[in-house]
Amino acid sequence: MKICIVCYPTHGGSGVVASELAIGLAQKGHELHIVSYAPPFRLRAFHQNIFLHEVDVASYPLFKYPPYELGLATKLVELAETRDLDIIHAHYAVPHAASAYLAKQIFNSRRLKTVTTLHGTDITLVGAEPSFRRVVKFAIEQSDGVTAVSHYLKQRTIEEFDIKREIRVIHNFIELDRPDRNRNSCSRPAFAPEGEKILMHASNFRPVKRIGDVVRVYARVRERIPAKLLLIGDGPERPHIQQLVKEMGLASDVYFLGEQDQLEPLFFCTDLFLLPSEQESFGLTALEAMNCSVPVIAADVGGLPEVIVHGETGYLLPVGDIEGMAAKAVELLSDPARHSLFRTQARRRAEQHFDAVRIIPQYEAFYEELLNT
Ligand code: GMT
Repeated sequence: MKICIVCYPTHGGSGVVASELAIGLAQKGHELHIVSYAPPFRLRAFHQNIFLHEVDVASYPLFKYPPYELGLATKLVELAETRDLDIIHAHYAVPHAASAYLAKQIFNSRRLKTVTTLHGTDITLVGAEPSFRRVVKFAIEQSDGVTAVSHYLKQRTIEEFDIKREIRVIHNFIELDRPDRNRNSCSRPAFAPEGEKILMHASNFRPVKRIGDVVRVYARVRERIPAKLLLIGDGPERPHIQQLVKEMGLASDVYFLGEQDQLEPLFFCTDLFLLPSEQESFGLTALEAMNCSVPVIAADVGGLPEVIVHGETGYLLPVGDIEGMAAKAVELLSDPARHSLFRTQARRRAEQHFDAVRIIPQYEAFYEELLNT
């Protein structure tokens, strides 16, 4: 098949899933065209069968807001014409699904099918904004196929937008070999010279991630167990969090490591991953941690219970339950036998439920179904 994937190029999970899907499909011999406003970071290296296309947005003094959606739709029409596309697959509905719809109308071929994958905030935050809502609902209804990354997100979409059409759940996935390529590439003593425990959080540093909770949970753990905290990523919350860390007197024990293209090396230094988000449709970083045998303490929200098994691969606690999360962290980190069991079970869950080798064919089968209708 000739498949065009539209995605964001940034370090967020939707771009990672779109890029890994492209790599997996390209390895199976499909021709992949990636459309974004910059090369997605996971696709910067050469991959056979993957072609990158950047959207051009003309600037003009009249434009306060350059019309990205139109540049994107134009790029999609050009690709449909010149590359004889079968599928345009939009990852993250806003605005990609609307541009895909427009491109399909302009190209006007019954063979070309559009697919939208809903990732989370495109439904729960951004897409639900009154200024976008009607277009997002329309674009979801008009896509030839729609997938959601969790059962939670499917249900939330149906309720939020009163959607009657089919939404297929295809969970996010992970390449099981990734850890092998990065084993032993992080030196624990560099972060924890006295053999302290290492906690980690990685995100886009937006308010929805509740990084203040990460710091407060860590501070309580550190009162009981010598521990360090690694904070990975960047975003609008970073200055506040740096200030909070200073005010709490934690600056010498908390490492801000910025955006990292690969999390696996750091997971090999990590004993426990924290994800106390307000909302999380899936929690790809939790799965990435589990794939490297790192248990996760997270908020009991959204799609996280579909990924983390409470009491087996980590713990799920109510949003904002800092004391509860800290207590579970201390319990787990002070019991080597249980910690080791959780490590094994976390990796096993990734292997058994989220293996790319089993999930990528679900997208392939979905495309084929659409092309045969
Ligand atoms: O968190 C975001 O707002 C960004 C978004 C993204 O583009 O990465 O994350 C969403 O998509 C990920 C990939 O499917 C999911 O793992 C995240 O849970 C989801 N984020 C939220 O629902 C908050």
